[in-house]
Amino acid sequence: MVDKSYKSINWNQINDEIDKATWEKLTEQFWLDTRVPVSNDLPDWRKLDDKHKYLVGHVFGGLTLLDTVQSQDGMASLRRHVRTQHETAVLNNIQFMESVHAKSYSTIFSTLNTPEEINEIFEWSDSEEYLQNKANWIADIYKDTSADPLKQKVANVFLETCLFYSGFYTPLYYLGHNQLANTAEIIKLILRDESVHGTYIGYKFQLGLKERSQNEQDAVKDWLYDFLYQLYDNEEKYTKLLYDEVGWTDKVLTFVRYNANKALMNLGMDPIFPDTADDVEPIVINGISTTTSNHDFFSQVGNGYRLGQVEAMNDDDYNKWSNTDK
Ligand code: MN3
Ligand code: MN3
Repeated sequence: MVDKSYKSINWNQINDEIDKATWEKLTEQFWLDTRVPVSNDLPDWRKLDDKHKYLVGHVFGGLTLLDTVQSQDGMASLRRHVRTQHETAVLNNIQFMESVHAKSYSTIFSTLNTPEEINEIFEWSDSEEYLQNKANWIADIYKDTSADPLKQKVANVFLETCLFYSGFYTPLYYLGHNQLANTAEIIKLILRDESVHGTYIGYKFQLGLKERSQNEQDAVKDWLYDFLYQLYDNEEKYTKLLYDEVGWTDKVLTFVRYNANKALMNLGMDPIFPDTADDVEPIVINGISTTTSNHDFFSQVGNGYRLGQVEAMNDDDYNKWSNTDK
């Protein structure tokens, strides 16, 4: 007998059913950017004026940076503090999909933008102050090996369920107007993933929080609300920068606050903003209800591609999970 043994992952012995259910859901809804025919959007793209083309390009530049953070540092940070070996496997799946997300924007750029435009977008996203703020504030928590693992989960859920949405607004808006439909389908596939990611990591956060003393729980809560206000304050500036030119800033910020509340719900926390789904631009809220989306567009893609019959998490799933007593 060795005095130290490396433990094999055993999928026939599941400690937490949520790990297995999440693995199955994520693998069923696997997709690749290269299967979506973005070039079919070129006729719509050519009709946009320069202001709106600039918006679309830079929105995707921002999203590329955030998905880069997730794929390079986010999951690596969460993997340091797992409760089960199956959680590690789920996080491995998520990490790969974050790389697919980050790459998918490049697929969009390479179809819609010139090489000069693409260079300008990347220079912008690697230097823009408010975008860099959010990426670095989140990544600093991920990279700090002495940080409270609960704070790393909070940072993850705030990024995934809130900070992406100032960017997602644009493709969802065009989807609602029957423009850039294939680009928007990529975003819907990403949203469907994020919906599962945010719920799962929020659930793991809640399990960890329950094990802390009341004082420690209060300290984590105080910290997370402060951090959310800091992020939202920065998000206002980022949103103005992108959207003032086209006049959408107020509507985008309503959408951001609505999603900030969703992020808090994923963490089992009370919402802080008054905004509800009824306040969000109806065209955009329709686009986000991925539960009702059909995937007819895959028929454009050819025979080889079969998408599993899966739906995004909805509020009922969320309630079911958060009531699961482990
Ligand atoms: Mn992502
Ligand atoms: Mn994600």
